[in-house]
Amino acid sequence: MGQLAPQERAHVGKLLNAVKTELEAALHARKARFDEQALAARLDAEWVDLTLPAPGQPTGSLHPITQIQTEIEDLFISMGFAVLGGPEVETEYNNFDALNIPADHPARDMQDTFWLADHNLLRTHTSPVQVRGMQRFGPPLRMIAPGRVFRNEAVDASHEHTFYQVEGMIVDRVVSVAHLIYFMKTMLSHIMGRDVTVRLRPGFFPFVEPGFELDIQCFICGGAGCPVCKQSGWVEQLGCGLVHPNVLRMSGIDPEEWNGFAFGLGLTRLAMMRYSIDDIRLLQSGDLRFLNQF
Ligand code: 2U9
Repeated sequence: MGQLAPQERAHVGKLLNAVKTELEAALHARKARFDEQALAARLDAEWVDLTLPAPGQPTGSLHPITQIQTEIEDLFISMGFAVLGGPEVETEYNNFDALNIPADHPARDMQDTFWLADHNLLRTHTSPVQVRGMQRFGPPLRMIAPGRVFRNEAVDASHEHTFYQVEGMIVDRVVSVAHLIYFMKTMLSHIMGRDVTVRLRPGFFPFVEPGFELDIQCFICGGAGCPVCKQSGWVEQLGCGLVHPNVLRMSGIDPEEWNGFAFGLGLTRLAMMRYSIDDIRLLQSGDLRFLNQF
């Protein structure tokens, strides 16, 4: 501008201003187009149909052990049994002595558990719940005791320090092995969803006499022998027997007047069999990839 003749300055100044205004307008217009295009792309990509139902909270499901436990509870309730619970921290007396397992008995080694500083312990079975039931209600009675139990185990795919079982018993004036077989067959047929054939073998448990191991005939081979039943035709299910007179007597029941049967089975093992779970540790892992399958 300084080199222009004075009479030309006004004219050139005006011209430059006009060019500047035009450039700025073009720049703004293009920028607005870019913004518009970016917004259109986002609206396209992030479009939400507000008329769809809301996704809501994901619903949980019952743990496989809880499912089986509930089925067994409902069946026994329908047959007039009470479902009892009790403490997981028990006295040595209720867990062992009252069940005919004195301090020097080898069964104490097989049921090594977690001892507390005050000489109480984590129960190794739900039997103490039934000891409490006998003492509290007296005969005649029908009860089951499902729940969590503990053992001092070296943990691997088939051993856990914490597992679940259900035990049950009837105490009445005349209870025989025939009654025991009837209730065990009814329970196992209900759990398996089909009629089962059972057999008894002698088995030792300090709290029953006689004691039995109860097997069912293998479904896979119909008893002919296969890998599931290890070629025997039978699959072991539970332990049972007639309640030992010492056990009745220790809970204040006269064994001359009353007798009963009792049984115990592992809910954890049943759940593993039903759902083909090959590692016991999965059941308490809290792993959602496992739990979401039930
Ligand atoms: C009282 C009297 C008798 C309960 C019984 C078994 C046999 C038995 C095991 C099966 C697998 C426990 O989960 S497991 O390890 N139990 O074999 N339980 S008779 O007898 C009783 C219980 C309480 C007062």
